[in-house]
Amino acid sequence: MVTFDPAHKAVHDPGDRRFRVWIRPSILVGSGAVIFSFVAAAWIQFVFFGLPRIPPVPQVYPNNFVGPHGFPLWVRWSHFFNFFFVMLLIRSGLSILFDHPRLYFNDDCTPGTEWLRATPIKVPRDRIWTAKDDARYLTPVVGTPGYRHTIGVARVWHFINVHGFIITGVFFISMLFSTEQWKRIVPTSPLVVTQAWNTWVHYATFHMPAEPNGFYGYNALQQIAYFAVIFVFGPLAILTGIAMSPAVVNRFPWYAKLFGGRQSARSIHFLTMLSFLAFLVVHVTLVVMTGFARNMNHIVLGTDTQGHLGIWLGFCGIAVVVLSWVAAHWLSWRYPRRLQHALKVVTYPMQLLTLNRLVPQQKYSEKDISPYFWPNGKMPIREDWKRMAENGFRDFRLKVDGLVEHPVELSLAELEELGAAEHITMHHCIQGWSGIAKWGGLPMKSLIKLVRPRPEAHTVAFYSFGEALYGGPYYDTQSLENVLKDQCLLASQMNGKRLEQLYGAPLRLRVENQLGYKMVKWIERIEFVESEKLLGKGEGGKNEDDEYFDLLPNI
Ligand SMILES: Nc1nc2c(c(=O)[nH]1)N[C@H]1C(S)=C(S)[C@@H](COP(=O)(O)O)O[C@H]1N2
Ligand SMILES: [Mo]
Repeated sequence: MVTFDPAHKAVHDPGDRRFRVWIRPSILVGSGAVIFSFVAAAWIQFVFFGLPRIPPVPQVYPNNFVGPHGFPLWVRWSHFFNFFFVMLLIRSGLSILFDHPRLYFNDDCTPGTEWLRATPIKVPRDRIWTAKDDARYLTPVVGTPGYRHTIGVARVWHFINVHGFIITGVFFISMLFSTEQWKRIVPTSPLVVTQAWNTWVHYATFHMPAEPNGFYGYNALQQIAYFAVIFVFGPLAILTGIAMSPAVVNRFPWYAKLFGGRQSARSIHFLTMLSFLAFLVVHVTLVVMTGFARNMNHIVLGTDTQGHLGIWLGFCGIAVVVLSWVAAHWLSWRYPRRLQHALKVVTYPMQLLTLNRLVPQQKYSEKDISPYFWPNGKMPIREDWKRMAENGFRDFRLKVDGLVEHPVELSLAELEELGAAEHITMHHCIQGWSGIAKWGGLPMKSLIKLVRPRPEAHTVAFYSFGEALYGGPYYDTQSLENVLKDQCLLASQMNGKRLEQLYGAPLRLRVENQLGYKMVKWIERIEFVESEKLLGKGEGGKNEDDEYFDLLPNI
C-alpha cells in the first residue's frame, strides 16, 4: 500500500519483521493465579453452596421506572466518539510502543530488566546497539501508521485524538452529573459489591444471570465495569500519559513517583490500554449474547425495541471507525508534513502556556543514577572528528556565531573557565526509554552572556559532527527562552567523567524540559538565528524535517 525508496525501506520495512511477545514468567504466573483464584472461588461457592440468588434487577432502585433510564442522544454520541477516539489512541499508541518495544518498572531501562518485550532480540553486549536499532516493525493492520520507526506520525495521531478523547470524556461526565443518568453508572450502595460477586459466580460457572433490560438498569457487575472504565481507566490513562512528560517529570519528579516512576507510569499506561481492550471484548460479547437487536437499538437509536435498524446503523458506525483507520493510514503516508503542522496548530499555543513554562529543577540524587543508559544516534564518521577524538579533543574549537555581538571559538579548556554546573536529571527519549544521569558542563546562559545575541536572534541552532538517520548532518534548534532556563547545559561530563564518544564527545546539549532528540550530541557549532524556518527544511531540526517529530516536545 506504501512504496518506499531504499533508505526508507531499510528503516520502515526491514527484513526482520518477526513478531514475538515475551512476558516475564513471574508476572504471567502471578496474573494467571489471580484470575484462577477468582474463578476457583466462584466454582467452590457454586459446588458447595449452590448458585447465589440475584435479586431482581436493577437492585439499587426497585422502582426503576421512575428512576433515570434510557439512552439520551448525548449518551449515544459520546459512546460513538469515545469508541472512535479510543481505537485511534490504541492503534497509534501501539505504533509508539513498537519504537521501544520493552516495558519496565524501573527508570534506567537496563536491557534484561523489562517485564514485557515485543521483540525477539536480546540486546547484544559486544557491539553498539542503539535504541533506534531496537525499534520493531508493526503491521499497519494493527498500528497507525504501523511499519517500523513511524513514531513521529504516530504521535501526531495520538496527541490529536487525545484531545477528542478528553473532550468527549469531560462532556459525557458533565452531562452525566447534570442529569440523573449518573445514578445508572455510579454505585451508591455497598450492596453492589456482594451482588457483583454473586453475578460473577453465575458467569464464571456458565450460568447466565437473568438479564436486566439495560434500558432501565444494569446488573451490579456491569455497573461496576462501566464505572471502572469511565472513572478509573480513563483518568488513569490520562494521568499516566502526563507522567511521561520530560517537562513535568524534571520539574515535579514526585508526580512520576505517584505511579512508581516514569517507566512504571508507561507500563500502567499500557495496562490501561489492555484493560480497555479486555473490556471491549467482554462488553461486545455480552451485547451480542444478551439480546443483540434490542441492545443495539438502545445505544444507537435510544429506543427499547426489537427491530434491526440499530444493528444496521451500528455496523455503519463501526464501518466509519474502520474507514477512519484507512484514512489515517493514507494521510500518514501521503501528507505527513500537513499532519505534523496540524498537531502544531492544536498543541503549540497551549504548550507554550503550560508545559513549556515549567523550569526543570534537579531533584534526583547520586543513588538514582542509572547503571545503564541507552545510546542513540549515529557515531560521527567524519575524519576531522576522529582525529580530534584521538587526542582527547585538545584541538577542538567550538564555533559560536550567527546573530551575536561577539562570535567566539572556544576550546574545551576555555569553555570550562566560563563556568560549570552539574545536574542529575532524567533523560526521556521520544521512543519511550529513560535514564538518569549526572551531567556536567557550561550553563548555556553563561555562554549566551558572553556572545550577546542580537535582539532579532530568537532561535539557537546546534550542529553535529554526526549524520542523521537518512543522511545529512544532524542538527536541532531551541528557542532562546528554553536555553536560558536553568539546567540547560553544554555538557562535557557524564556521571563525573569526561563525556564518552558514544554519548556525544566533545560536547552535547542538555535541555531537560524536552525529549532526547533535541539534545544534539557531538556538537561542532552553535549558531544564533532569527527562526528555525531558515534552516534545513524549516521544521526545527533534522528529526523534525525528516521524521515529522515535534518542534517543541515537552511531552
Ligand atoms: N548528533 C546526534 N545527536 C543526537 C542524536 C543523533 O542521532 N545524532 N539522537 C538524539 C536522541 S533521539 C537521543 S534519545 C539522545 C540520546 O542520547 P544518549 O545516546 O546519550 O542516550 O541523543 C540525541 N542526540
Ligand atoms: Mo531519542
